[in-house]
Amino acid sequence: MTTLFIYPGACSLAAHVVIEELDLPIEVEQVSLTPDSPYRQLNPQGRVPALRLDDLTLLTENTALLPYLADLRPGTPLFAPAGSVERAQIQGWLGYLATEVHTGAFRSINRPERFTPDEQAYAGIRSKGLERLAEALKPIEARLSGQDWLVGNRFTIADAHLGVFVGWSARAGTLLQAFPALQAFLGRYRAREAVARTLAAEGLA
Ligand SMILES: N[C@@H](CCC(=O)N[C@@H](CS)C(=O)NCC(=O)O)C(=O)O
Repeated sequence: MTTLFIYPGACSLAAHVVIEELDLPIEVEQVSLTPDSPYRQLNPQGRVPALRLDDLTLLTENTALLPYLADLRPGTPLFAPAGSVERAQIQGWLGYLATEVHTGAFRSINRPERFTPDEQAYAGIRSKGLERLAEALKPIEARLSGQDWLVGNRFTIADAHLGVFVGWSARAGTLLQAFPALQAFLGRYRAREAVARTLAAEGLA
């Protein structure tokens, strides 16, 4: 059976949401992300999400997994046909979220130890990460001012991915107060039945 490996509330939430949205017959398994976790035997990077296919091939990276999952339901409104402009736009947002928002901002906020051995420097790295996050959210706020979802006025895999980072941003102090369109987006995201089911399944309801 195909299995998605997740950690509650991590960026694997996006793939879990897509599985729920599309009612895909995929098992979801929670793993530990500690350095000594047995999960590292399956995935030496020790990161989630990862999708283990029936033939034991392991797929990683949200930018690959989310399109792969959507393509299991050809024609789904969560994605767009090969060669279409909308498909490129959706993939553009997936890339932006993975690089500018996740790695470019949240990694400094959540994992300052990856940038310096000096614990005294953590607060400065976190604070720079918050600045970078605010910058990275601006184009998304602009995009969502006047439309509900990122592409094509319908919920797509780009929105499934975005929901993770807006949720994290809501916990980053008062930052989201400056982003009313993103706050409204988070309300719409959490109001989706599939998202609510996913959050409940991850123990986050
Ligand atoms: N670029 C990867 C990032 C995956 C990633 O960093 N996942 C985090 C959870 S949000 C993780 O597993 N962290 C554990 C670690 O880095 O040790 C993707 O988008 O799939």
